[in-house]
Amino acid sequence: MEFFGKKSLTILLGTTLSASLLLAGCGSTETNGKGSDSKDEGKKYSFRLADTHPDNYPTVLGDKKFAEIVNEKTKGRIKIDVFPNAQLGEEKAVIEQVQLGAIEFTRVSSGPLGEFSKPLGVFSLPYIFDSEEHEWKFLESDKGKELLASLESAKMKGLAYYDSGSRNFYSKKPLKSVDDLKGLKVRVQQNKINIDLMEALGANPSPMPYGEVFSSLQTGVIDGAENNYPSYDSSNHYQVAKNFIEDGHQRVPEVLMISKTTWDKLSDADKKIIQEAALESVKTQREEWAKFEKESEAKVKAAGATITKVTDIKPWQEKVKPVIDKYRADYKDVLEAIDKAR
Ligand code: BDP
Repeated sequence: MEFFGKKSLTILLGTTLSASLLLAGCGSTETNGKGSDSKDEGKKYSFRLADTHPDNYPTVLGDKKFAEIVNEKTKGRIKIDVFPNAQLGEEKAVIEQVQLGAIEFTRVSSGPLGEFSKPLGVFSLPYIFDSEEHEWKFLESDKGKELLASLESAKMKGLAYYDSGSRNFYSKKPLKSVDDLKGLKVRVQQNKINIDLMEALGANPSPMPYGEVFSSLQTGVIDGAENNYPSYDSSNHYQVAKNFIEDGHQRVPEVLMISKTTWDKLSDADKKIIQEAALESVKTQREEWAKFEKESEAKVKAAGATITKVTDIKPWQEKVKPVIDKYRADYKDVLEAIDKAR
């Protein structure tokens, strides 16, 4: 397989030919000795990890750190190739592939994941976290871990959370207060809570894959979208939707995960290595995140984006109250745990 450059491999993977079959041929079925699976040496694997973001983005740097640790700890026996830039597809499609075991690993937002595993939907509820500290205190709590574990019933195994800061609205039209969202067509992540959220804010929700947002803004199919500073920057959305309002309506963590099908095939020792490597990579991801977030904010400002800071969040919280009320019963335990982590 080595004779395929990364570029040609990507092209190959873009065809209908199943990449897993290809990769199985080059590694994942390999055993040592006479087909025996000696515990010392273990099996050789070649896996893929999909991410929607570009190469230097903090999540991709986290993915790569994870792959590097696994590679080191297995002395090259388990190889994980990171495919950034949505090369393997948009998040919803990738999640489906991971459920099937056709793509082994991915890093996705818990936004779309909420449609596959309901407990994760809680992160799309507005203004439930006060700060990054509050969010991480919850993510690292037993309840936070339980939410990751809930992915197993959807044929996936959550390995770690990554940071994603807070999400804010931006539009081609001026955004100075919550009332300015009225009547705007706003792209949201593909998750039904987001539809309720936008309706409560008086806007028209338009769920679509991340990769379609730039051209939809450019052609006027939508008026605005919402995201954190790093995504607003790296997706170039700031070039076409210059009005950004820092309301911080959601903190939607990223999730690094493996297909349950792949996980179940691994030896206990390999499972341990993979789980530990994922948790170890969080440090790198969070450091890169903190840096990138500041740089992105400075970059979009210098490029002429108009940033409005919300000084009084109460009118926003008032408007979205019906959304919380609608989902309160579904997420009772977890909302209580989030309150406790405050
Ligand atoms: C970004 C997440 C990315 C999502 C994207 C979105 O990092 O995984 O795909 O938002 O809005 O913040 O879809």
